[in-house]
Amino acid sequence: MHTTTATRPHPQTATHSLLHRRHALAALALLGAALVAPRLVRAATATPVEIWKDPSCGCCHDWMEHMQANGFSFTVHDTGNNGVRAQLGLPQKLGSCHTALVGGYLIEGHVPASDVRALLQQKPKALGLAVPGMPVGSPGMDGPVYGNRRDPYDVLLVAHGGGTRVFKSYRTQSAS
Ligand SMILES: [Cu+2]
Repeated sequence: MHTTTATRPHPQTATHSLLHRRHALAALALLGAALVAPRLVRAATATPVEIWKDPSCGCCHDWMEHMQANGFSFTVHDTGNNGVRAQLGLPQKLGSCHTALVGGYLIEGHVPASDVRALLQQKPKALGLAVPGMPVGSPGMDGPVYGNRRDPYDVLLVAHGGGTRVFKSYRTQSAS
């Protein structure tokens, strides 16, 4: 009697260990999902952007990195951007080092990703956004390389006729 029960594996213990193993697997799966999910989500929802720039443009590359960090992905045309800018109807005086297209809008120069997002959400009737020139302190023109200097600048909303109004102003030290 006693010997049979002793050699037989305790049914309750077996069930428990199986449950524990299941819990452990479920926990591992959850952990895995948590680790992988943000990257998948970002890749799945990245907003596609087309960009025209000079192949040697370093600050264009830095702006692209800023945009990529904020959920945009790029198709790159290393052809320069003067031709496409003229073709798309952006006045040359509003020009900068790169021209991009996203969601049917033109983005000229170092426009912050948050403003591109705001544009895509607000969907105004317009050609797009421009930061003329290359103001120091704008995304891709910022950081220790520039002594962390922040010059004031405006993000302009450009109408199809070429007229502009301020879309967002970065004119205070604390502007973000
Ligand atoms: Cu630039």
